[in-house]
Amino acid sequence: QTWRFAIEEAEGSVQHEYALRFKQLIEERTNGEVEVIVYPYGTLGTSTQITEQLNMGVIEFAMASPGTLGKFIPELQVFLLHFVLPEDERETQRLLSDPELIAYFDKLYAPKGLQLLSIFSEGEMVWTMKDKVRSPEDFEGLKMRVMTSPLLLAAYNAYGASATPMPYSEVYSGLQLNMIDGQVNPIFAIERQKFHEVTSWMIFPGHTSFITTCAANRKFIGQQPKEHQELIDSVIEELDDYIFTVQMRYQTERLKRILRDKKRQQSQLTIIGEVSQFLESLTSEERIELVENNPHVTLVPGLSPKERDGFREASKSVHDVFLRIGGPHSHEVLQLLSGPSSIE
Ligand code: 6CS
Repeated sequence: QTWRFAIEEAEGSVQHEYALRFKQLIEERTNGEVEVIVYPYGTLGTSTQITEQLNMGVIEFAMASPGTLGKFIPELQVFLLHFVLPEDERETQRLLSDPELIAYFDKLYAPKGLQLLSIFSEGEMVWTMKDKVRSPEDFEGLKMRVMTSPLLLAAYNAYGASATPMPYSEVYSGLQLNMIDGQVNPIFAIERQKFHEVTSWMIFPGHTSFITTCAANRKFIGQQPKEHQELIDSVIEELDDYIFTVQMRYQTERLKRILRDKKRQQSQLTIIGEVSQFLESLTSEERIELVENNPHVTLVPGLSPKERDGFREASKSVHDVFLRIGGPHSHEVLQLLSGPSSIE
């Protein structure tokens, strides 16, 4: 048998590591009876097209991020709200891998012919901008690229930006040609897509993490023998811890590469953020090379609690937007994620 697994990211990404590990474990444990083919982003089309192929059974497994799938399962957009998820990545992982949460969302995947297998974070979301942004006022008039779910438009418009939906593959040229002024993604994605080459500010606002989901074609899973279903379940469970370790490692590894690139290319980068953990992860040689002896990189303090409150306040109106456009279960999912107080 051949199982096809499409991801929404290029090789060398968090989703790629996930799919490769899935492939390795499934092939090992079926003694080669099953072969898993991984399709990186670009080989089968856009994220929306991948989801359609999964629904039709053209592929058996795929990554489906709320930023895209939220158009079809509106409740999923709860993962796109700012200042709702825990700030601590470990806590976020604990929350997202809760079997009850997965079972709840799986009920929303079922009518779409999909089966939800896992939900996980790919790391803290970081803004890469052409100009400095420390307050919603700074966003005024800036074109901010977002994924295609309507909630993301509301989220950045609430800060005063002009949110611009655009497929992932067009973001680099969009920045290069000044069609957009900034974009938001985790560090590994910024490095992998080279967004840092075409922006000179990097801001860690601590507002949310990039969440994705791994899904399967529901009919395919239903037709599998019981031992395959159990195998898939156990491999997916194992992957929770695995991918957490990978994404945490990527945060520092890829930021190092970005600083190195900036030095080599002699182009400026100012980082606004609380990066002490990153600095602690450097050896003393790396610290000298990348920070002390790197005139192209400037580290400035992250947003103060007051500055963050400015964004937090502005983002509150988006909760109401979510309750309006987040589907019939929007109240329930917001409570599940953030507790009842958030919708009073
Ligand atoms: O920004 C995007 O569109 C993409 N970002 C990531 C980290 N993964 C897939 C997604 O399509």
